[in-house]
Formats: sequence, C-alpha cells, structure tokens
Amino acid sequence: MKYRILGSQMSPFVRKVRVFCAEKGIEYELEPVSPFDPPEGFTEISPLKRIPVLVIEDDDGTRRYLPDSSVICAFLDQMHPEHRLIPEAPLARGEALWFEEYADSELASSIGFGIFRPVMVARMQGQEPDMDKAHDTLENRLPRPFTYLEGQIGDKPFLVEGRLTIADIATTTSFVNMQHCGFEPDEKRWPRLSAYLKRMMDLPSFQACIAEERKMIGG
Ligand SMILES: N[C@@H](CCC(=O)N[C@@H](CS)C(=O)NCC(=O)O)C(=O)O
Repeated sequence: MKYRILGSQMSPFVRKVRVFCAEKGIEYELEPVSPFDPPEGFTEISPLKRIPVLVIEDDDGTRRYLPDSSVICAFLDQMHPEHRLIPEAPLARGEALWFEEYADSELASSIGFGIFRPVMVARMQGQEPDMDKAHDTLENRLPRPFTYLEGQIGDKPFLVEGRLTIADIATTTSFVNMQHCGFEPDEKRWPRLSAYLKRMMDLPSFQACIAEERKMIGG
C-alpha cells in the first residue's frame, strides 16, 4: 500500500498530516494541488474542494481517497497503531480531539484569514500585503485564543498525556503559518505558549516542513 497527500505545503492542514506521518514514520509522496486551481475531477474526491486529500493506493493499483486532515490522521493512527498520536484513554482522547477541533476551527481561521491570506497569499499573488488587517487580527482577535492556550499548556511539556499527540500537532501548525508572515505571540504576555511553540517547532518533523516552506517563500 502507498500513500500520496494531495495539497500545498503552505496549508496548515497539509502540514498537520505531514508532521503526523513523520512522527509515525509513515512514508508518503506529496503531490502539489492548489484548492484554488484544482485538477479536473478534484471535487469528486474532495466534495468541499479542500486540501489535503489522502490517496491510498493498494498493491493492485486500486485507489481510495480520504479528504479532511482530521479524518486522515484518525485513519492513519488506526492503520499504523504502533505509535499512537491520538490517545486511547477516553478522557485523554476527548481532550486531544478537542484541541484538534479548536486549532482547526478557531486558530486556523483566525490566523489563516486574518494574517496568512492578507500577508503571505497577497505577496504570492504579487499584491501589496494588508499589514493593517494582520495587526488588527493580532491585537484584537488572537489574544483570547493565546490566553486560553497559555492556561492550557501551563507548565506541561505537551497539551495532553505528557507526550506529543495530535493536540500539539494541530495547534502548532497554524502558528507556523503565522511565523512565516513574521508574527509571533508576544513572549512577555504569553511566555508559556511562546516557549511551548518554540519546542514544538524545533521538533525534526516540524523543522523538515518549515525548512521546505521557507525555501518556497524565500525566507
Ligand atoms: N477541515 C479541513 C479544512 C481544510 C481546508 O480548509 N483547507 C484549505 C487550505 S488551508 C482549503 O482547501 N481551502 C479551499 C477552500 O476552502 O475553498 C481539514 O481539516 O482538512
């Protein structure tokens, strides 16, 4: 069986799946697909026209498709149970899935629409970045989630179960997009969150993606 991930490196959801695979030692190929200029027939395998999509290719050439980063990670964790990144104990599992949901909805949309699109996507499209919008997001929209996460991480090394889980991967991936735009949570106001994010982004699994992406954006 072979895996291919369809999507673009700069998507926080694609990075989430890539880091998940790296942490589990799962091999895959990345096939560049932009949701804004998708290949023909893309909506048949991704009805919401979103990336990532996991292509599962059987040895006989049969292909199956799974869209959505959360669905893909849940599938891979069951297919490759040796190093679980989604906890099995009911409460820890619930907590980890909550952080994943919180990151995928609140963080990804605030950072994505409020910072990454107005700054990085604008630059990539040859437009002037809208720094006012980014600063407004940083000052008015993000303090609440930052304060929530600061309290949740506290003095723990990881968000759940004292080890790396999907909660940490999903949370950190959106902050990578923010960092690519030159923004970080204020270290003085959110010291625990800042230290935690630094630890997470220093993991080889995140570093491998970040290095590739920096080359793409010339950073
Ligand atoms: N819940 C989805 C969200 C995926 C998502 O929103 N991907 C973005 C790229 S970062 C996308 O494809 N956007 C295109 C669109 O919404 O039309 C997941 O976890 O995979």
